[in-house]
Amino acid sequence: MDDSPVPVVTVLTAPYDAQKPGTSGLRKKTNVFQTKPRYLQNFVQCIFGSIDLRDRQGSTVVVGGDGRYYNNAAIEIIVQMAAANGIGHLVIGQNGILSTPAVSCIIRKIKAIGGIILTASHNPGGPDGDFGIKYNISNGGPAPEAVTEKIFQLSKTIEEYSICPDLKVDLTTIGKQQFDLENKFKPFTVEIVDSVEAYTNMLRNIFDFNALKELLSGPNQLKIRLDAMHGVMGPYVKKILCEELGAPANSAVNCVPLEDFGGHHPDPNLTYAADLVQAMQTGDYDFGAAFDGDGDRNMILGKHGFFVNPSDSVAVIAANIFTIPYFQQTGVRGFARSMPTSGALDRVAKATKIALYETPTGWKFFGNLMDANKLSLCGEESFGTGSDHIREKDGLWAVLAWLSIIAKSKQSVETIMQEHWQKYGRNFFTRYDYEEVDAAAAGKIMKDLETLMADRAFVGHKFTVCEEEYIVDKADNFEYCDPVDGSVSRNQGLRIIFTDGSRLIFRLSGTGSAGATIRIYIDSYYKDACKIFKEPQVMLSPLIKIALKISQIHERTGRTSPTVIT
Ligand code: G16
Repeated sequence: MDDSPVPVVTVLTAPYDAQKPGTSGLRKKTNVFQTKPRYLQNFVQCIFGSIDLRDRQGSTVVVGGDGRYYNNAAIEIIVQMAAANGIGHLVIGQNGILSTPAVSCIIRKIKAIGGIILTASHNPGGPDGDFGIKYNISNGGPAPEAVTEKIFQLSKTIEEYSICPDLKVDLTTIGKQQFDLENKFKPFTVEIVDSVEAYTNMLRNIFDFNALKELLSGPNQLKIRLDAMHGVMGPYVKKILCEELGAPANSAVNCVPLEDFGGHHPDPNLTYAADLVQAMQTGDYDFGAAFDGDGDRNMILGKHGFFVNPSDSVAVIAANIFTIPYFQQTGVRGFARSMPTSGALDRVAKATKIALYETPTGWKFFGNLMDANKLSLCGEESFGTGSDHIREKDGLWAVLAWLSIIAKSKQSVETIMQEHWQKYGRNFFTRYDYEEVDAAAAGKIMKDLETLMADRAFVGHKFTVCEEEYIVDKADNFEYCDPVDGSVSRNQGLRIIFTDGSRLIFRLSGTGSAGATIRIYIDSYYKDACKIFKEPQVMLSPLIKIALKISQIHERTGRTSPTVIT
């Protein structure tokens, strides 16, 4: 106990005009946070300001990050500001480390008022990379639009913030530290917790650890390779997969969290997790997975690098959901996917007569459905999969879900996927990303497309490419009315639906930190046995041509190809 009261001071500041949280949190170049005076402090003050003072006083907030450059400097400022803003208790991961799913888990477990996560997710880190802050509310999920809008409005008029600049916290030692403050909010406690313990306990209660242990360390051991990409997941993978479930130590690679992720994008896709893809192609491993910087995203691969599309991944988990003990206990209330995610999950929902919800992009939209007991399992094309065990997508949960299916079926990843397509048909899916396009040019491309789609002759228009015909059935800008609270979210992506159910979607990303990223999503369903095993890029080639033609994206951006194809 420190017996000299810590001073609380008010610092004058001025607003920044672009502190609008994106799809999940505020993400900017690291040097914006580091060098723009009071940039971080302004945003943190607006987060605390968005919480009613009566709720804030004496409450508990969870804090942690993915270990990227500036993680702990930011945590020190957040601690000092939390104390000065009346928060009573902070729970922080040891050394400032907590994955996004772990923060969600702890918020729910200890009934905290919310959590602050220092991460720019899958974006690169380091002094020249990105930094970010996610704010999660008391249900453990990302702040919904009403809250992020409130934070943004506060950020436009902020004049001062409160801070205890002399308060120094030790992030390395597990245990409680207590501080007396020179104000009415006291005492203030900081509790440093093991980064993986609560999350590990939660997973033990969801999955059959004995069956998984048998799979990973028994006589017919499945050979796995998990790539933590030098993000936050290293300690979780080591503890859960290697120590608890007995996978050999060398099954887990890149497990030391690094401030710059070793100079790579900690983004689990075929482009940025190329090392894992190569290792899998050797045929030495039966199952592979990679995670993003903050551990909420996952990519699943089978032997020889067989790729499981994230839209298919959630559908396979849905079709095999009762292999997971948690769902045997809770039952299944509903499935959900984001609008651009392929319709693979819809096929399973239809066959099992389970409700299916289609939400805008952003995990925050699933939270309301889960809180209202309408949703059990959901997924997004952007490598996010999860359930109502927490209110975030959960990379390691997805891996254990797949391993549970493999343990039960005793089949390879590829066979599981192929049998799924044979039973339900296949939604071919691809996403083209054009990253760091000039923001004004990107806005104009979207605007012109919307104008084209609004033309009365557009619905009914026939596109003929490579002898395939596609007739426009519906064209709109996706709008979502939340079935729980009736809130409406507009402008969630331009959607062209053809008479055969195929879809083209154009959307601006909300997670970039420079310029704009245009995403084109393409989804087309086939049931015919002679078609379901073909290559997605071949099957989708006519629709890709239509998308490029109507958007003129190459001509208008000067690009000749997308930055990333999924
Ligand atoms: C966030 C959200 C996801 C969303 C993703 C991509 O994930 O939590 O729900 O799908 O961004 O968003 P966008 O297409 O706008 O870039 P993360 O892992 O980046 O926090």
